[in-house]
Amino acid sequence: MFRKILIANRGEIALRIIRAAKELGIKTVAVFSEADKHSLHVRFADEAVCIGPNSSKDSYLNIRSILSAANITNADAIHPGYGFLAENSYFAQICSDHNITFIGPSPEAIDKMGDKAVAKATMKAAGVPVVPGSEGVVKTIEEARDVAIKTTYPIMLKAVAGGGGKGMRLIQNEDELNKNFEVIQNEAMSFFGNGDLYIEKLIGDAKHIEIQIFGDRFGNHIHLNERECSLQRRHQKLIEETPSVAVSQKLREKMGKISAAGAKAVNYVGPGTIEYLLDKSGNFFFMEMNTRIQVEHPITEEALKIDLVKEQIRVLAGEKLSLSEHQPMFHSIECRINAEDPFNDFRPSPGKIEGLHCPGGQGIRVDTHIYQNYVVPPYYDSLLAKLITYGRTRQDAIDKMKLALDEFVIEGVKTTIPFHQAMMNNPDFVNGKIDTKYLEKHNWLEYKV
Ligand code: MV4
Repeated sequence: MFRKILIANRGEIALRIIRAAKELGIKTVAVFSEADKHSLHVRFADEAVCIGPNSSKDSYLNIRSILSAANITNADAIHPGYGFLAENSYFAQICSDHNITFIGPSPEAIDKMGDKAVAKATMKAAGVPVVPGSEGVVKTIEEARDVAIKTTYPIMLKAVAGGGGKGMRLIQNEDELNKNFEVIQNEAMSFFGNGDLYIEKLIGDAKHIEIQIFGDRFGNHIHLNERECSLQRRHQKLIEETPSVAVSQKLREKMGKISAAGAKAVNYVGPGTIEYLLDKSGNFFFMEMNTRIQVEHPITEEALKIDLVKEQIRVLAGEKLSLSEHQPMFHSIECRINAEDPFNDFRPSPGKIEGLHCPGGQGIRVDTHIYQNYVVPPYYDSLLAKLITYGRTRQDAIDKMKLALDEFVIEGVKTTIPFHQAMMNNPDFVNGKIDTKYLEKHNWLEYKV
């Protein structure tokens, strides 16, 4: 087992990882930017090292600083959390070059899934259904026109270096393709340093369903059911839940089996997520694979009563997978509480937490790094807390969420709590009638409480 883990992250996920390490008897090292010197991850870790000024680029993304911190503290592993360096294959490689275990998959697996065209081809070869479209990259406008006609409009033009909603465009007809192909190539080139594009048929009115997978170093690959993540705004997830009302036990087993095979195809080690679009007829199509622990991992933990982060650490230390596949025991929902003003186009609202009361009781979990008088810095993402509830049924989890939201008091900054209260009161949400375009088409204020 590791002796000491450096956590190359901040906020709630840094605390989450420190807790898992403590339970396993492993020492922890926090790293922090100047803006984060009063953060809880700094206080709760055994040691803490300042790695640079406020800007992420100079601190949480500063590979030299982080490796120096690992070196001087004698850390034998680095946990990247999510975001920042979590899906940076160069960082994963550099860690291994310095005899430090990167708590994540191999650099090769990260690279394969980072190039969206390679990821798609790899998954297709493993038997995962993919969206019809081009076979790999489309280099010229002539080729694009041919593929688009065969695929049939409307199509999506996607950058191989994109992902998470970045670098993709809807194209309705050949005229739009002619006008935009080179523009989008150039945009992708300047944005990602790679102008390669591929074509997919548009899958409309779809749900975003992802499957949690887990692998170990002994060739075992399992799935841990789905998460429904359709409620998003500008590609930022707001509410997630498991199981999904749109997934039958039969479909769950099918998607799960296929996803575990996809994970095996890249010798995936640790927790990962395969994202799909699920259309109205129950067809599902591979979108992307996330090679990290995700923000929404707690709903899987609460539905199955497992600990994904402890398992991740054990498996990356070379132990065999101890989890097994089983149906959800509970229904679990997560609301992301952000420091944003939902009445003002979700504008960021950093500042001092003047007052705080967190909800509690049976069926309620709060993952947060905030405390009374904590100052939310403006430099990083706006996640303040993840409010997770669980219960025997979906309705139980919703009822519990309503109570927990009412009890949650955060003063001093604007939060997304009123948005979540409205959603829990919205018949479309309660009846599971949410697709990825829901918030573009509906005004959430209609069901404000
Ligand atoms: C699509 C799509 C429709 N058809 N691909 C958005 C994020 C990235 N993972 C891929 N995305 C999409 N790809 C085809 N062929 C619609 C989306 C999409 C979306 C997907 C999941 C959740 C929210 C979304 C919001 C807008 C578009």
